[in-house]
Amino acid sequence: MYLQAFFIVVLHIIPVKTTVPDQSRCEDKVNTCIIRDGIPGANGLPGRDGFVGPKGENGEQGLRGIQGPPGKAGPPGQKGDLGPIGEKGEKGSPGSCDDSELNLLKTQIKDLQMEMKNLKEDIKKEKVLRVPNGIMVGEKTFQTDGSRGTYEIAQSKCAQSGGVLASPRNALENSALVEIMNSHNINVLLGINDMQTEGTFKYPDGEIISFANWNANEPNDAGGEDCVEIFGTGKWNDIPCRLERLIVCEY
Ligand code: MFB
Ligand code: CA
Ligand code: CA
Repeated sequence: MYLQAFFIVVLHIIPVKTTVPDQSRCEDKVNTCIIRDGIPGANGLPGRDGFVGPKGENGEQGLRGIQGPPGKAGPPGQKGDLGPIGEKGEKGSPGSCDDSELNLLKTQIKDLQMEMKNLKEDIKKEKVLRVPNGIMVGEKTFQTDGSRGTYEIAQSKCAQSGGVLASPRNALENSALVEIMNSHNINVLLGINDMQTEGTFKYPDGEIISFANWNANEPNDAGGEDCVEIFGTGKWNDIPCRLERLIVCEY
């Protein structure tokens, strides 16, 4: 039955469809429609995406982006200049030391300041520099450990430390030895001697002396004196080489 109805509909449509096209309209006949051009149908569904096209030209520069997050900290900068001196601090509360200690400290500070002043004057004037256990005069340094000995012992002690017995070659070096002697209260034994030739005094290296500061009536070789000591006045006296005096080496 349905098939019959289908054929009836189809048979009716086909003959009408093949009639003259402008006759294609619905008539008041039952079950007969002439189809005119219909109204456009609704758009179909979007088609499938096409293939990826060729890369396009670079677009125009975009707008400036928003500020990004801060970058990581850079390396520390160079040390700055020394700042201005700060304001003077409040006076501290009185220390624990009592007045006598305070006075002693004040005296020591004054002594150190005087020493520093002398040192600066000497260095400026005569290149004299006080070093531990000794004095530097120009290129030469005189040093002592306070020990005493005969010429033979003294000469070998200085040689062990790479030096020789002190032999002043000018007034400046002579006064430096006097300063060392005054801090030990014993005359200094010099490296100068006339062992080889009586009356011809030489340095330890055999060179004849070029500077002398003999005391009055010296050298007198009294009973055979071939070595030399220096007095607190800075004057020289020849003495027997077996006598012990303060050992000062020069480097
Ligand atoms: C003399 C001196 C001698 C001795 C003796 C005690 O001088 O030349 O070397 O030191 O004093 C007066
Ligand atoms: Ca002599
Ligand atoms: Ca003498």
